Amino acid sequence: MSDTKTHYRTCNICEAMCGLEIKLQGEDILSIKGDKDDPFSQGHICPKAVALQDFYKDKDRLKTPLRKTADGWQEISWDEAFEEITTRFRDIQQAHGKNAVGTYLGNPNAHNFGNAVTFPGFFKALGSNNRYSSASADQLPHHVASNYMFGAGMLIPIPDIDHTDFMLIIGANPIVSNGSLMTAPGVGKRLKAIQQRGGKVVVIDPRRTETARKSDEHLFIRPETDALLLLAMAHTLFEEGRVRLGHLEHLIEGIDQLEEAVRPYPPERVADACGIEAATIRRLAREMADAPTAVCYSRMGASTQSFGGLCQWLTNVLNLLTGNFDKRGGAMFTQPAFDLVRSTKGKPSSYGRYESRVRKLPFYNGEFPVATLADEILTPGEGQIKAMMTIAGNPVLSSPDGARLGEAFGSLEFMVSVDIYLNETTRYADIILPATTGLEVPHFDVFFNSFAVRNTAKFSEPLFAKAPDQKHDWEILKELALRLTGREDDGLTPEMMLDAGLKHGAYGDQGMSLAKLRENPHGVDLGPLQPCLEQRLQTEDGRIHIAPQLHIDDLDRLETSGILSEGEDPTYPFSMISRRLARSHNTWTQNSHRLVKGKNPCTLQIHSADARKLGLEDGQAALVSSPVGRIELPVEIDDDMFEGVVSVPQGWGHNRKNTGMTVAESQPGVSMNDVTDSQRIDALTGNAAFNGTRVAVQAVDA
Ligand SMILES: Nc1nc2c(c(=O)[nH]1)N[C@H]1C(S)=C(S)[C@@H](COP(=O)(O)OP(=O)(O)OC[C@H]3O[C@@H](n4cnc5c(=O)[nH]c(N)nc54)[C@H](O)[C@@H]3O)O[C@H]1N2
Ligand SMILES: Nc1nc2c(c(=O)[nH]1)N[C@H]1C(S)=C(S)[C@@H](COP(=O)(O)OP(=O)(O)OC[C@H]3O[C@@H](n4cnc5c(=O)[nH]c(N)nc54)[C@H](O)[C@@H]3O)O[C@H]1N2
Ligand code: SF4
Ligand SMILES: [Mo]
Repeated sequence: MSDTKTHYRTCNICEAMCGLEIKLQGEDILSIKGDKDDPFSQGHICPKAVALQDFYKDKDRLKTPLRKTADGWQEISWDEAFEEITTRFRDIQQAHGKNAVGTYLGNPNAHNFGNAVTFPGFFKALGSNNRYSSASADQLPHHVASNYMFGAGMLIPIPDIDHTDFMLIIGANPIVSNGSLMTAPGVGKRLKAIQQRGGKVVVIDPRRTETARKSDEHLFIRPETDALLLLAMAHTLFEEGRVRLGHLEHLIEGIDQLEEAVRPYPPERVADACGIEAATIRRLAREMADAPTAVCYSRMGASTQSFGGLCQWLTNVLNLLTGNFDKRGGAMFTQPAFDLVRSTKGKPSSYGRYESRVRKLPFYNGEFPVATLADEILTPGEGQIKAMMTIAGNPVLSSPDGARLGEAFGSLEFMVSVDIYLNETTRYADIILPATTGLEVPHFDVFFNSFAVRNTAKFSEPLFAKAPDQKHDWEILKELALRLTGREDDGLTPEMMLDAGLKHGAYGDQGMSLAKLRENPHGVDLGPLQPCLEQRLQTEDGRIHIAPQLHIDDLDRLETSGILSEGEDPTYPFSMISRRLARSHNTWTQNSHRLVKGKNPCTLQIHSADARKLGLEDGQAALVSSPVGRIELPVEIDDDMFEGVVSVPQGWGHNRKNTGMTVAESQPGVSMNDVTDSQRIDALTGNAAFNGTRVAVQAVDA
C-alpha cells in the first residue's frame, strides 16, 4: 500500500514508556504494535496501547468547552470560557483570599511534559497554596523518605532489576501494573531474567498475585504490617552482625540511632502480627545480606496504607544496610537527560512549610493530602476553599470517601475541570475545558525517565494534528495564567523549555537536544544506571540520613496503633485491599470497547473458607460495607487471597448519573472508594491509607 505511513511514539498511558509502532493509511490506523527498535522497551506493549486509537476516536470525548446551565450543558467558545473563569477566580480570591481557589491534579499530568513545564507558571499566577493531587493517594511516602534521607523528594531510588540477584517485592504487582517508580517495560521478561541468571524473586502480598505466581517464593502478609516485617529484617541484620554499608559508609549519618530504633523488633515479636514465621523473616534478611546483589522494592501496597511513610523509609534502610544502595544490582539513581532534581542546597525545604487548615496535615511535595480536600471545602471559616479546578483527575472515584468529595464539589461556588470526558468528577464543574490527549500530543517523559531502570531519552511528535478549535492542556493552563496576571505571552513553548533542559542537562555536552531526539524517533540509549549518589545527594551536610527524626518518631504511632496485638473486629471482620486490572488504567480507560468487553471484572475476591462461613457462592452479589459507605459487587471465590482479606479493583464505579461515557456506563462496576475512609491516612505523610480498610461482607439478600 503506497500511502501507508509508520509513526513511532511512546505510549502515554502507564509508567512503562513502551515504544509503539503505528501503521496508518491516511487517517486510519492499521495497527499499533511494539517498536522493536525502541532501545528501552524493545517491542514490549500491553493491550492498553492498542486502545489509544479508541480514545482518539471516542465520540464521547469532549471537543468544545461546556458550561453548566439550568437546561443542561451548553457549548461555549474558548474566549467566553476563559473570560468567565478568570473573572470568577479573581472575584473569589478577592473576597476570600488567594487560597480560596484549590487545584487537584490527576495522574495523566505525569505523562504530559507540556503540563509539567507549564505548571510552575500557572501555580504562580494562581497564587494559592491549596494544591492537591493524586500523589497523596499514591507515592507520597516515597517522596517524603527521599526528602528527609537524601535531601530531595524527587531523588527516588530505583531497583536495578536488570542486574540484581535477589529481588524482594513488597506490595507491588508489576506483571499487571507494568511497574511503578520502576519504569521497566517488559517487566515480566526482566523478572524472568533474574531467575535465569540464578537469582531469586520473592513477593510479599496478601494476595497471591500474577507477579507472585511467577516468583520463586510468595509470602502472604497481613495488610499494613509491612513496617513490622521491615523493622524485624533490619533488627536481624544488626543482631546477627550482617550490616555491610559498603562504599557509602563514610556518607551515612545516624546508624546508631537506627540500631537503637530497630532493637525492639525481633522477628519473634512481629511474626504473628504479620502472619509470617520468625524463622522466615530471619531467612529473608540473611538471603538479602548474602546475595551478591539484592534489592528490596516496595510500592503501592506498602505506600497507600497507615504506615506507608515507615515502609518507604525502611525499604531504603534495608538496601543501605545490606550494602545494596547506589550499587549495580541494588537500589540506584537515574541520571535523566531532563533532570527534575534541582539543587536544593541552601534553600529552605518546602516540606512541612504549612499545615492544612482543618486537620493540620503537612504540606509535602508542594501540596496538601487529598484525603483532606473535602474537609477544606466543607468546613466553614477563614481559608475555606470556595472554588476548585481539577486538571486530568477524577478524585470522586480515586480518593478515599470519594462520594463525600463529590458532595463537596457540589457545594462549591465555582468549579472548573480540564478533562477529556464528562465524568463522575467533571460533572460537578461549572465549566469543562476539553484538552487534547494521547495521539494528538507530543510526548516526552520528564517524570518516568527519572524513575526508569535504564537511562534513555525519546521524543515523539503528535500523530494527529489537533482540530483548529482544540487546545492542549498546556495551552489552557498558560492562557489562564496570562489572563490571571495580565502578562504578555513570552512565546515559550514546552518544546523550547524541553530543549533548554536537555541542552543544560547531564548529556548536554554530548550534544543532547530536542533536535537530536527528533533525529532518533526510536529513542536514544544513555546506558545502564551508574553509581552517582555522592554527586546527586542534596542534603545540607552532603550525607545520607539513615534515621530521620521524623521517621524515628513515627515508630511510637506504630507501637501504640494496636497493630502488634490486634484482635478480631466483630463488626468489620475483613480487611479490604485494592487491585489493578490488566485491561484498565485507573478510572478513565473504561470507555474502550476493546478493553472492557466480556465478563464484569469488578469483583470481590475472597478466600473459599471465608466465603463458606458467609454462605457466599461464586458469582453471587455481595454487600461490602464500612462506616463510610457500601458497595455491591459479584463474589469471586479465590484461594489466592489471604484469609480475612478481600480484594476489589480500583478505578471503577461509572454507575453514577449524568456522566457521558457510554461504554463505561454499560459495564460500570462499583467504586471501592465509596467504602474507603478519608480519615484513614498514613499520619506521617498524609497519604491515603486505602489498604487495610476494615469492612463487613454479606450476601446482598441476607
Ligand atoms: N482505593 C484505591 N484508590 C486509588 C488507588 C488504589 O490503588 N486504590 N490508586 C491511586 C492511584 S495510584 C492513583 S495515580 C489515583 C489516580 O487518580 P486520578 O488521577 O484522580 O484518576 P485518573 O483515573 O487517573 O483520572 C484521570 C482523569 O484525567 C482525564 N484525562 C485522561 N487523559 C487526559 C488528558 O490527556 N488531558 C486531560 N486534561 N485529562 C485527561 C480522565 O478523563 C480522568 O478524568 O487513584 C488513586 N486511588
Ligand atoms: N493495568 C494497569 N496498570 C497500571 C494502573 C492501572 O490502573 N492498571 N495504574 C498505574 C498506577 S497509577 C500506579 S501508581 C501503578 C501501581 O503499581 P503497583 O505498585 O504494582 O500497584 P498494584 O498493582 O496496585 O499492586 C499493589 C499490590 O499491593 C498489594 N497489597 C495491598 N495491601 C497490601 C499491604 O498492606 N501489604 C503488602 N505487602 N501488599 C499489599 C495488593 O494485593 C497488590 O498486589 O500501576 C500503574 N499501572
Ligand atoms: S505497559 Fe503501559 S506504557 Fe506499555 S503499552 Fe501498556 S499502557 Fe502503554
Ligand atoms: Mo498511581
